[in-house]
Amino acid sequence: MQVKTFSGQTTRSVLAQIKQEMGEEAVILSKQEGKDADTRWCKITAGVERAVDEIQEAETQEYAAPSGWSRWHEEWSELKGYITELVKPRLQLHKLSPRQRLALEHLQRHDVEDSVILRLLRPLKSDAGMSILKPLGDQITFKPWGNEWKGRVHTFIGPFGVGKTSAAVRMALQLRKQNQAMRICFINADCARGNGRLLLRHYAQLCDMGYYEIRDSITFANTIRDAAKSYDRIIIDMPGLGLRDSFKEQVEHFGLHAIRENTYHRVLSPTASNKQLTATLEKYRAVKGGSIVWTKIDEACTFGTIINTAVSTELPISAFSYGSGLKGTLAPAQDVMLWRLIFKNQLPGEYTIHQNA
Ligand SMILES: Nc1nc2c(ncn2[C@@H]2O[C@H](COP(=O)(O)OP(=O)(O)OP(=O)(O)O)[C@@H](O)[C@H]2O)c(=O)[nH]1
Ligand SMILES: [Mg+2]
Repeated sequence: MQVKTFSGQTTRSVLAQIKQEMGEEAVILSKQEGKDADTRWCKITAGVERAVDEIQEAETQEYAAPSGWSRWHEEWSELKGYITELVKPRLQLHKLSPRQRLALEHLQRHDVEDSVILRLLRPLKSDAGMSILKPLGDQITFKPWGNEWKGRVHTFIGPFGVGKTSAAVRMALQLRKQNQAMRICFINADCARGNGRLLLRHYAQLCDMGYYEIRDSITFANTIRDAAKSYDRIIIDMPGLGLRDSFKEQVEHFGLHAIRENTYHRVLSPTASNKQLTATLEKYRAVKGGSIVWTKIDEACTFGTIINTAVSTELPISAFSYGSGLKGTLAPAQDVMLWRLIFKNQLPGEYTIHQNA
């Protein structure tokens, strides 16, 4: 639905504007009237079912998992566990070279799931000289954050406090670093609470980026239409999702389903357990595409969950965040960063990556 607020002195004149601009099908969503000094005013918000000018309206995007999904998912996970247990004695790890075996055992200590270990095992067995990085690289996709993320709208979602706002700001700064002329704005959907709001507004002002706040689907529809005219990238900072919150409700509340061109970045941290991450991803499972941004890797002691999640979701990793400051704490993701993290316990900021490394 395209939504717009019209104002004028009388209801009649405002209705005439609406009719002229939006046509007969327009519906009135809200109306306010008042008087300033001697002048009367009237504001009417109207909507019409039509694609938003530049950012097209979605056809039918379903943001809720199909009914019975979670029960099915639970049963399947259990079944997978049994199958893995049955297969384990037949793994024949002795057929691997000592180097390969050590690498696999290292991954197991990092909580890499047995189902993932099994996937790595087969190619390794076929070639004793093969490095573990080969099958790992085949299972995990990386799409480094930057200009090549061409979509105009990028939405950051994830649990409370995981680092969504900080990641959004740092990723915007990264874009600006790559392209000084890029026009970027933030849309803050989490303005009910203080801190993140101030941080976003502050950095938007400081870096000459646009800043909007939205509270509902009406403010969102108006904002996105405005922003699409003036900015090359629109970054939406969403509120976190608590245990009982539903993503579908959040999407409907802000009317996010009204735009098709929207790339979702799931912000996650390896400090959360495998189970916790699975539950979080489950909430967002109806969202297609996008990426995973891993934050707080400087606070984690095992990183197997990063591998498990990459394999189970098949989503690319776009960035790693490794510190609480805003400078030098976020890197567009490259495979070598994950390998160094897992096998050498090194954070991306602790070494220099040479070209073609
Ligand atoms: N150590 C560390 N701290 C981080 C990292 N990313 C963010 N933080 C810190 O984590 C805290 C929460 O970060 P925010 O960006 O506000 O997280 P959020 O997900 O937007 O939080 P809410 O909006 O409250 O849900 C802040 O103190 C950040 O400085 C990181 O990669 N490493
Ligand atoms: Mg925030």
